[in-house]
Amino acid sequence: MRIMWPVIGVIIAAVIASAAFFIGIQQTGPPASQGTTATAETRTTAPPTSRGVVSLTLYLNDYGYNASKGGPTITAYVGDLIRIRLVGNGSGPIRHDFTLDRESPSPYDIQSDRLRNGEEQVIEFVANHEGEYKYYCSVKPPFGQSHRERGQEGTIIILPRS
Ligand SMILES: [Cu+2]
Repeated sequence: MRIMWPVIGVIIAAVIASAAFFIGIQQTGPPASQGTTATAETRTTAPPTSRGVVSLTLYLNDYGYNASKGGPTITAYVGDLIRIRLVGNGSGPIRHDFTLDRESPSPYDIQSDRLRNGEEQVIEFVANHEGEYKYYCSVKPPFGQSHRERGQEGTIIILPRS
């Protein structure tokens, strides 16, 4: 039995040493939980990368959009793509357009072609600027009222993306 004591002592020492080594690894290891939490927070607060598409058709009538006066209210969120199919629908040679520019007034600079009856154009732009603006027809005859003065305008509302 005397011979066994040193052996037992070595075994005990080995167990203590390995236990201490294991605990040491745990204490000095990388803060895995903190790193994981930071990554999750980054994902949660990242801005949305997807954008919506607002698509509509406007008939360019005398002297309104889809109406004889005024036009539909277009609503979108910041970042949305706005796609408008314009269909010339004026009487005789009268042309109309879709304008959203500094005279709206607005920070946009959108100007379609002036379309005669039967002509079509698709315009696209990104709703980069939040706010409520007027779109209108920029045609001004050499005499008489402009088309906008005759009521050819509508409202576009760009809402903040929450
Ligand atoms: Cu017009």
